[in-house]
Amino acid sequence: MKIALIILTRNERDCVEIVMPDVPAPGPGAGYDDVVVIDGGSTDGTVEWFEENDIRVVGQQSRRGRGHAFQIAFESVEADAYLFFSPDGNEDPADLPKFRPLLEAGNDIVIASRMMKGAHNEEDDQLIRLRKWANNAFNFMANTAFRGKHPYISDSINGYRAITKSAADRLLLDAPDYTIEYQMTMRAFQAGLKIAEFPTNEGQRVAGDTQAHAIPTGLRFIKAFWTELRRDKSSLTDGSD
Ligand SMILES: Nc1nc2c(ncn2[C@@H]2O[C@H](COP(=O)(O)OP(=O)(O)OP(=O)(O)O)[C@@H](O)[C@H]2O)c(=O)[nH]1
Ligand SMILES: [Mg+2]
Repeated sequence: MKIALIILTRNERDCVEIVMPDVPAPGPGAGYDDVVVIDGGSTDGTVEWFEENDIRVVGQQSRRGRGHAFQIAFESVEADAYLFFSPDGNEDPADLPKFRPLLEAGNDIVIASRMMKGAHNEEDDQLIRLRKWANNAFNFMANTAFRGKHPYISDSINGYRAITKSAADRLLLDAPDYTIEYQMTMRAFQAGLKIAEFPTNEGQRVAGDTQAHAIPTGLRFIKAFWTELRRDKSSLTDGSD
């Protein structure tokens, strides 16, 4: 199975310099066979850093947003599965080799969970964990509305995940923004796909600023859930159930 590591960036130069030395070059043992950056219009030298290090960069041109970056990866990178990675310190590069065995075992989607037993969320050391609680609420909503017979998923939102090409083709993903992973999980439930999770340790962002501001992003999640509830389900289930 050919797995492509897809690195997602928008103005992450400082983080990239710190995180990328821990991301192995593609090859046996790395857990992926190719690496491509999808960049959402960086102006801080992120693109130049990758080019200097001989890593292919695909620019998003006019299709901005993290969700579009996923779709551009599916269109422009040839692979059997895509492993998405954000090089800002949140995602532990030590987990990169854990995706392949779970994909090769027949799972359509593999998620590094910040919420399951054995995992650590970036807010776990705080008393007030607003982002974690909101994520758990959105997660509960997705499971309750869509999971059917699928076992409960603990982290339907995390971006550190892999998906096979055939699953990506089937789900008709079109979210332009930070709701892309949530849409993917909700549609995978509806399509009866197999999702596996393993526990991860979420780190703190190592430099720079977030681009996902809590309130507008939360509102987008509510809208994404509502849109999914009202959608005609037959496109994912071939109308048979
Ligand atoms: N390609 C691409 N990447 C993006 C875009 N927007 C954000 N990203 C990247 O997606 C990753 C996750 O975004 P963050 O801003 O870290 O969001 P977050 O992890 O919820 O927030 P933090 O807690 O600050 O880390 C980062 O690597 C961003 O650079 C975009 O429009 N296109
Ligand atoms: Mg982040």
